[in-house]
Amino acid sequence: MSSIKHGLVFGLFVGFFAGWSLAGAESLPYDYDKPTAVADFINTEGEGIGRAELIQGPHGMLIMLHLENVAPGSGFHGIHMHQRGDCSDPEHGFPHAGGHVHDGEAGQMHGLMHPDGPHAGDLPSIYVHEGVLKYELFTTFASLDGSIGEKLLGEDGASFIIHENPDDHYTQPVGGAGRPIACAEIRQQ
Ligand SMILES: [Cu+2]
Repeated sequence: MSSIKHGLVFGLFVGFFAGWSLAGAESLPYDYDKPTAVADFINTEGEGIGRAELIQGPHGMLIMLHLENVAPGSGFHGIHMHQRGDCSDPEHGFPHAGGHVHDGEAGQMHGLMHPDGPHAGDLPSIYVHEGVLKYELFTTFASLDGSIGEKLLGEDGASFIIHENPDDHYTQPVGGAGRPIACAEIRQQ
C-alpha cells in the first residue's frame, strides 16, 4: 500500500479487501453538516458500470469509487470532473459534459504537474484491475458547494469522465488521456 501526493491532491489505494464496499454517508463515523453527492457511471453503450460517492469534509472532498466492467483488461485511466452534469449522447463520447471544471482564468492549463495548472477538475489517474476499481480519491481543488476550491454543483452541475488512457498530468488539453469511455452526472443527495 502506498500513497502518492501531488500538491494538494492525492489518491489512496485501498485494495481489494474482502467485503469492502462503499460505506455510505450514514454509516461513516462522522456527521458533517456538509453536502454529499452520488454519481452513477455509464459506459459508451449507456450501460451502468458503478458509482462514485462524494463527501465534502472539513479539509476537502472524498470521492469513493466502486466500478465494474470499466474496460477490458487492466491499466491506468485518466479521470476528471467536467463542467456540466450531462452524460447524454454516450455513443458520441459524452460531448455535453464539456471541458474540465476550472476557475475561468485565462491561460489556466490542464495538469496536476503543469506549472500553469491544474484545472480544479483534475485528479490522479485510476488503475482498473481486470475491469474493476475500488478506490478513494481526495481533492481540495473543488467541492460540492464551493466552500473549498471551485464549486461543482452550480447551475450546470458537473460530471466525472473516465478516459481510455492514463493522464500524463501535463499535456494539453486532457493529458493525452484520449477519448471518454465512461461518464457520471454528479447529483447532490
Ligand atoms: Cu476528462
